[in-house]
Amino acid sequence: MRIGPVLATLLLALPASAAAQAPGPAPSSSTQPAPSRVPVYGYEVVRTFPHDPTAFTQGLVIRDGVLIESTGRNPSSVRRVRLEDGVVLQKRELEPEFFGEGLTEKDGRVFSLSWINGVGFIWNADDLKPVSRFAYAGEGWGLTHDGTRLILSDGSAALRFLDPDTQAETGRVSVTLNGRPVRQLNELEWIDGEVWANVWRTDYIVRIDPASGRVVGVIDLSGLLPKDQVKDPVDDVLNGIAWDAQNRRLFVTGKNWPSLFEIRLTGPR
Ligand code: DDQ
Repeated sequence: MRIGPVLATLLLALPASAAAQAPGPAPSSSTQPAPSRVPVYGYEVVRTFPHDPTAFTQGLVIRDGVLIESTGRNPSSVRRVRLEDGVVLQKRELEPEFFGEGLTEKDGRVFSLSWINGVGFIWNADDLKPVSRFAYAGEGWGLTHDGTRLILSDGSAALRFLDPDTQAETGRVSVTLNGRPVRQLNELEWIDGEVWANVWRTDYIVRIDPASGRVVGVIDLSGLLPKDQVKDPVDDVLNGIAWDAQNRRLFVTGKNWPSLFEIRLTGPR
């Protein structure tokens, strides 16, 4: 089966804000790029775990078998969570002016963001003791790292690279799918040389080549949380990707979702 039509449907399905038409004059048919053959993956659920249904998940990683999660809304928090039963082992709340966003862990330090305050937080990964804070320009949405650089999304189609020691921006790349910018990249995860990003308010995760910004795959997670378990269909959306690199296990959840899923990709179709 050709991927082109499937992807075209997918692009139509993405909200206009997430898959906006590239600016500038419409290309003539002779200059139109060939239809993309970006593979579209499905999923199967390997295991379902309980998840705090009041956790408005904004960032998620797994480290030594324990989840580290950031939440938004009030009160926003960072927490260590036992995978097996979802029990919150430890929690630190942010001051009420901060709306918690993405989170990543690197060399025993947890970095987390706030949405519109331009303030980032560094925590000790073992006990979530606050270490320090840092500043960045614009909004904070998702956060991950590639072993060398922090990678931040901000609601636009950009991925920014930050020096983990100084948190200064060292570069950026624009994310495109079939030549069009993909905006509203939310929670991020570094997996096998790619950045995986939840596109906000969609059931899609895009797999991004960090060098070119090109989307090299789309994962369609429609139907993962049964509809009757979604309390607020507008805000309680898919968000949260954790990759257990050691055991090659992939976990996903959503904002206020009662479950966290270990999944395996299927396809591409
Ligand atoms: N973001 O995570 C996509 C960046 C922001 C999500 C915020 C959605 C909830 C809005 C509630 C606002 C209450 C102050």
